[in-house]
Amino acid sequence: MKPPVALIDKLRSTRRLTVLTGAGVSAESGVPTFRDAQTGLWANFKPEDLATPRAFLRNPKLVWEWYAWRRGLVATVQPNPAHLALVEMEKLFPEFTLITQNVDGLHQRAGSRNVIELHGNITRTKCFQENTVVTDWPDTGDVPPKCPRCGGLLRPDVVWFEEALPEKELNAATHASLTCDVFLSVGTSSLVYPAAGLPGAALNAGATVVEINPQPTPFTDRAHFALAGPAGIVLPELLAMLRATPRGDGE
Ligand code: BV8
Repeated sequence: MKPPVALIDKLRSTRRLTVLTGAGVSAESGVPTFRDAQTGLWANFKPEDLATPRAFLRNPKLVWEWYAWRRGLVATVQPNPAHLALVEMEKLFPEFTLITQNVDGLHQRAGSRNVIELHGNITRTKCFQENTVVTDWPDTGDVPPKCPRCGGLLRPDVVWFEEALPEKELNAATHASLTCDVFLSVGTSSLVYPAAGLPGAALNAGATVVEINPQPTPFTDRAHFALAGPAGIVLPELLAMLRATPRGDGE
């Protein structure tokens, strides 16, 4: 659906834009989302079977191999028009913050500069014991591989369920949500906290909140604007309309 003119007018006079993205932004790159019934990453497993510390300790090989499969998939895909539109939108606003729940690194590969990764990055590996990033390790054939420093199990550097989000990133994301003029929530089911609390926090702090998602979410009814469409179509349309109308504050 075409973004309404009222939204373009609001964005023309917006200084601070904060964007939160979820798996839906990477869907058009071919990265399965978590909840799509058939193709969803969790179609055959429940999140707690794969994305928790207990699941990893219960079956480290299964969990490591699930992430290795996802890493392999992410390495073969490209950023899509949604990622690229966000790179261009960053240049149109005096203050622009991109917060992502995605762990695929596609925003950075598209050219987005300061990306707040709330849930880590699947291309980074860390030691389960020491909780420090490990960049290389001897190929001993172990699955998962062992930490070259302490011999502990290596794991993906992502935030699992029941794990705390990185404090610096969560604080920065919260600040950007509480101080923005417009908050854009794109491609997320708004189900997983604390990330899912950010749009509501922005709304309560007085921001205009926009949701872009082909499906309704628990937040849709609270959004000022709900654009029902794929991010790879709606975001480029929004960008084109913004470019066609000069900013209202003379910048
Ligand atoms: C925490 C990284 C506390 C890993 C992810 C009981 C015990 C403990 C905690 C809890 C509990 N009950 C609830 C909780 C909190 C829990 C939670 O919220 N659970 C939910 C299930 C209720 N949260 C946590 O555990 C968090 N930590 O609370 O810690 C704490 C504090 C101090 C000390 C210790 C502990 C950690 C949550 C992070 C989990 N990690 N990912 C990995 O990737 O494997 S979550 C993962 O799912 C994503 O990162 C994302 O955050 C989340 C939701 O996914 P989405 O991105 O929204 O994707 P989804 O598939 O759901 O939806 C896709 C959407 O896109 C859909 O709406 C679809 O319509 C749309 N779409 C599709 N195509 C398109 C599109 N949109 C646009 N364009 C398209 N083309």
